[in-house]
Parts: sequence; structure tokens; C-alpha cells
Amino acid sequence: MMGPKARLQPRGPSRKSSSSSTLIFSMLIISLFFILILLALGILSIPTNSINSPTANDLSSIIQRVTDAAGSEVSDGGADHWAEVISWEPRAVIYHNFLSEEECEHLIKMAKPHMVKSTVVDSATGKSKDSRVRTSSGTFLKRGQDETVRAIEKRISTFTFLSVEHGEGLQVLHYEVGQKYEPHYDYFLDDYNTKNGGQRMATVLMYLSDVEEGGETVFPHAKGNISAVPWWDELSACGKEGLSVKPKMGDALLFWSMRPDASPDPSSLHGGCAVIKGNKWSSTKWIRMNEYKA
Ligand SMILES: O=C(O)CCC(=O)C(=O)O
Repeated sequence: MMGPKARLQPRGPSRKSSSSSTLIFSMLIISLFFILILLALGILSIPTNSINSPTANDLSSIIQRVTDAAGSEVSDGGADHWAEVISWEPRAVIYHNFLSEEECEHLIKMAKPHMVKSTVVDSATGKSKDSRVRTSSGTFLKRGQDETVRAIEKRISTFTFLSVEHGEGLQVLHYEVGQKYEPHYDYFLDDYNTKNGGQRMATVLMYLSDVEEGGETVFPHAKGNISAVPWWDELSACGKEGLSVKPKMGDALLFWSMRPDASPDPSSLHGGCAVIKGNKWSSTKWIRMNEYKA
């Protein structure tokens, strides 16, 4: 039996449990506040599938699929394939390890016996002429010349979304020490050269060799912070005159000579800096607005 002192009281929330839930709640609010500050400062980021994420522009699977679809025997040794947008004016992107070493060697081997001094287009007549602004040597391969060329052309078409039939035959170029190509446009200023296929709208420049020094592809009228490229310190004086790409065997540079409204883009002015040390081999694919009868 309970005595009068042991009478039961109705139970209210105890002081101890209410103070601990206030503490937990305050800690949650403080943590949330802290996370918001870190997000605002950019120290923390929320994972997204945006184009800035490394997986969004990882091209390994596309390269693999294109290589398989084209039935190429060439293996790329598991190289890393990825795209890097380097400029919006002009629109330009580097596809890293676009070609395998074997493909680069194959193009050089096919071209070597046929190299002749490079020419430029005379804008008055539209005909080719010898010039001091372009001192390299080169040759054209036929579109679809062999299995390797077909595989490369199919891959270019996949990455540019432009059909193989709009492409001129690949041109293979060789620059020795001192040789260069002064800044120029790839689009034409005459009517003669646009009869077949219309204007050149895009160019894919593939580097078939590394170059020890010089030989950069330079865009002197590119907009933006040209010295922000990670390879700035490795560029020659000519390379520092604009946005530059350092040749690396297997890499491909895609840039557009036409704006999306099909007007010529003056910021696409580009040239090949003189090679200072080593040799430069490259291959160019010019892509027209319409079908190009090869
Ligand atoms: O070799 C280079 O870097 C530039 C080549 C070029 O401008 C071209 O082929 O149109």
C-alpha cells in the first residue's frame, strides 16, 4: 500500500529529455548552416551529371564503339579519350587521343612517298599557288582510301555530327624546322572554290606527331584569356600570340569556321607556328556545308 507521500503525479516531459532534443536540433541547424557556407564558397559541390563532370565528356565508349563499328584492327592501347572545349570564339575543342599511334604512323607512311610543297588558294582566281606564307609539304589522300582512312573518317563524322560525304580527302602535312603556315581562314573568299560542296564550315586537325618545340596551332583572334591554358609556359613566342594548341600525337582539334547561323567566323583565323625543334606531322580534314564530290 502506498502512503500519502507516495501519491503518483501525472508525467509531463522531463526537463532532461527536452534539453537534449533542443541540443540535437541546434546542432542540425548549425551543421546545415555550415554546409551552406561551404557550398557558397565552392569548397563543397553537389554531384550532378552536367557537362562539366569528367564522365560527361569521357569519350572512351564512343571511340570504342566507332572503332568496333568500322571494323578497325588498330588497338589504342587503352589510351584515355576525352574532350576539352578550349574556346567559344572560335568554337574549338580538343579530342584527346582521337587517333591511335598505329593510325598516325599509317597515315604518315601512306603520305610520305607523295609529299610535295604546299600551296595556298589565290583569292583572286581561286587557283592554287606557291606561297611563302605556307612552307610545309603535303599531299591529299583519297576519301575512303583504305580501311584505316575509312575508320578515321567515320570517327570524325561521329564527333562532328557532319556526314563523311561533306568531307574533303584527308590532307597530310609535314613541317620541318623553320616551316610554318601563316594565319589564314579556312573559308573561301572566292566563288571558284565553293562550287563543289559550298563553304568549309569546320576543320579537324589531327596531330600525327609530337613536336619538341614550336609548331603550335595558333588562333590570334580568339576571345578570352589566352594565357589560361595549362601549357602556356611551354609555348613558343609565336604560340603566345593567341590561343594555342600544342601538337600531341593522336590528339585532334576541331574548330568551326562558320558560326551557327552559317556566317563566316573571323575569330577562326589560325596558323601553324614555325617548328623550332623536331618535326611536325599533321592531317587536316576540311568539312563543307554540302556534299563534297570527291
Ligand atoms: O598545322 C597547323 O597547325 C595548321 C594547319 C592549317 O591551318 C590548315 O591545315 O588549315
